[in-house]
Amino acid sequence: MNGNNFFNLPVERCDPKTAGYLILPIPYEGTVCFLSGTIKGPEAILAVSDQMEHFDEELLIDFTQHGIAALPPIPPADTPEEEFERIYSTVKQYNFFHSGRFPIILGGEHSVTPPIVRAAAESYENLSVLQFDAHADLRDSYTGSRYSHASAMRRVLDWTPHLVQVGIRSFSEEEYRDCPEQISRILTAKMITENIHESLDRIFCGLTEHVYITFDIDVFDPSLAPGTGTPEPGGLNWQQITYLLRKICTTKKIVGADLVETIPLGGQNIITEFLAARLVAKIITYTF
Ligand SMILES: [Mn+2]
Repeated sequence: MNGNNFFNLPVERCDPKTAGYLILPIPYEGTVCFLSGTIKGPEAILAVSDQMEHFDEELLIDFTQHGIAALPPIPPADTPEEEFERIYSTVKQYNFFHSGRFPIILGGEHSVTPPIVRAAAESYENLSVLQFDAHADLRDSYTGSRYSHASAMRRVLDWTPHLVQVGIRSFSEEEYRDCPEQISRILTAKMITENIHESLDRIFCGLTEHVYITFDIDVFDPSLAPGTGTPEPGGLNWQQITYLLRKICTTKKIVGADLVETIPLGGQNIITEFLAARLVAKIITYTF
């Protein structure tokens, strides 16, 4: 990554003062409990973006036309509570949800999402959150922290009751017991594979007009995105996810998005970060 230059753009297309899309890297892995390395996710995604076409093969547009600028990364804080405050105040300072520009946040672990949702919910009355993930992340706390990555969606529920969870295939008995209503609104990876059209209808039923999207890269099958902390079998594929994303982005008002939990595996295995960068390109294309 060289400065603000994502997708290897000419200088006039990556100026943070004028770009229509702002990329905020948040390299944070303070509460990680298994495989580490998501702190290196944002830089790895930006690095491989150089290799991508600027022309979208599906909608036949140059998705970089409105400009895409990467902002300086937020340096990691010492505690999860400080990290929450740091992300929240940075997002407020950039005025992300009033600037007329589209923010895309790159994690980092999933605990980066709740402070962003808090800022978005303060700007949009009746905001809903659409989560693509293998895990429900509904524990009230995990390993002693209420700000753990495993509690990310429980903390999101502190700021909005409208949460739709897609691609889920792992949750605990505690989550099932404590959040039965929310669990009943989950669209599992199996449901989507069996009937994607019916699943899409159910997703729309749970969303309000303004939607914030959070992507955990582990929503994809681990064969497609092996670089992640907890690779759950039975995930969704590229065609399913881009189909859902396109339908949702062209029907709802998407106010911003994040993409978390990418771990670069190193060496020549760049599959996961390449997929992540392509997903960023698709988010931009579909919200153009
Ligand atoms: Mn997950």
